[in-house]
Amino acid sequence: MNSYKFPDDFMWGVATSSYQIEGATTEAGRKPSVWDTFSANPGKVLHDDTGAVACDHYHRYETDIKLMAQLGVKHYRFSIAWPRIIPEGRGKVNEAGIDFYRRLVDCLHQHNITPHATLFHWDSPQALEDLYGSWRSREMAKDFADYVSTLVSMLGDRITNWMTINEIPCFTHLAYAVNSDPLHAPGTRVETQKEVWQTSHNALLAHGLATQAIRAASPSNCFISLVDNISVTVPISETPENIKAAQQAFHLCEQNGGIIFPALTGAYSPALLESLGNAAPDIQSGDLEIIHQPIDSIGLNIYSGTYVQARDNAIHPYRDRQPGYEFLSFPVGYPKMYMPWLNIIPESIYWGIRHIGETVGRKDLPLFISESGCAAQDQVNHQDKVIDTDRIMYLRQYFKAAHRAISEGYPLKGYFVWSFMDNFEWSYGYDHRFGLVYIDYQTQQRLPKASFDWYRQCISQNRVV
Ligand code: GCO
Repeated sequence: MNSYKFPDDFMWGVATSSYQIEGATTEAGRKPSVWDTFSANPGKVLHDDTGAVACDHYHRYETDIKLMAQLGVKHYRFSIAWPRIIPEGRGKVNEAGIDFYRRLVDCLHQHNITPHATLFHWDSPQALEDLYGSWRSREMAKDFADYVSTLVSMLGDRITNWMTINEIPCFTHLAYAVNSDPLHAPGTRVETQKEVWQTSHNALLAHGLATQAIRAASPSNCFISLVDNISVTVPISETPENIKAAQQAFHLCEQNGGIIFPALTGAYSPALLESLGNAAPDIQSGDLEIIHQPIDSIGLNIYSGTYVQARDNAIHPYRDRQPGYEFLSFPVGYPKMYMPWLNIIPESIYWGIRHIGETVGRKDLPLFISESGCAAQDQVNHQDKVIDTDRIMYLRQYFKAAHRAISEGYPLKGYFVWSFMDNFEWSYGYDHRFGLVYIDYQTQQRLPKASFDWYRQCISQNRVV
């Protein structure tokens, strides 16, 4: 009965993001984000879906929060849309935008749910794209910090858990590309790989400046995290050789060596910089100090990983040398969820956490799983139910891996399931459902799935059921 028990203060939560759920994109002074523009461009998003209506959460947040209360979560991670707060990206503040988030947060508090606000989940103001090319410019980091400062001074009486930026690689390395059309907004083609690396460097600066801005503007003691989607290297078996191989390989994945290392240690991984050569970003003096601000925890978004094994004579896939390990490709029949990239690797939770402690060397830093979950081909059956046993299977295994990390002493403090409800899955539109709650997009009806009931039982018993 007591198997897989979690610590008493473990934080169970759910996560969403503004553009994926809110809709109401032209209401109450909001101006377009790069995702409005990108998704309105035919052929960019599956079925040409856009976030114009999404889950209509902007109007239905009270219903949604009541459902969260029924689920029993005490923690909700959502994001704030910059173009609602400062519609032109810089300058005039839109009171109506602030007011929406005040109402949302007050409603959460009424239901005893703690808000965890992400300040940027990819919906940057289109006006800044038009003005200077968004993340291609260092100006973006300054404008972001100004927006954050305004927001925290106005909402800091109600919110004390802040997450600066969500998944830097996704709105930089997936949004700017050389010789191909990027999958994510703004979808800009650039001339060189160095320009791509400059966008993520500018985003790291934005994280650092925002962290300083939050500390300066918050009226009370607050908690700040960065949210990142590290590449998790998982040893094929846990022999000392394979573990060492997974650690070496972890360094050299670009989004690890080039993002989590500078953010958490103040230096890009030297091996990665060497391999980038001319493609490495320009780093001005003082940048790394700004980027490496003290933060209170790290949020990891973990869905999958890559298996690695030791092999003396392996050739590194990108470099002509023998690194002592190899990345393993997935066999054709490897089990996956309903997403091309979503191979099922429960141990990626455990290894992601362990790599932050051992490989990055930040054993001291509390961690959250700030997103984890899966897409499934959910169907409403003839009894009006969605019986998503596949999602339950997935989450059950991932929770067990989180439990293992805690039982070995890693400071994992909470777990936010992605996602509370089905939503706009970026370039996959509405086709790939990640929710615990099913959304009927014709009627906007909410239907809790079987995984919702299962998660409710986990939360109420504080263990994996
Ligand atoms: C991300 C984002 C989410 C996604 C989720 C499923 O990780 O890409 O943070 O917005 O919807 O991860 O792909």
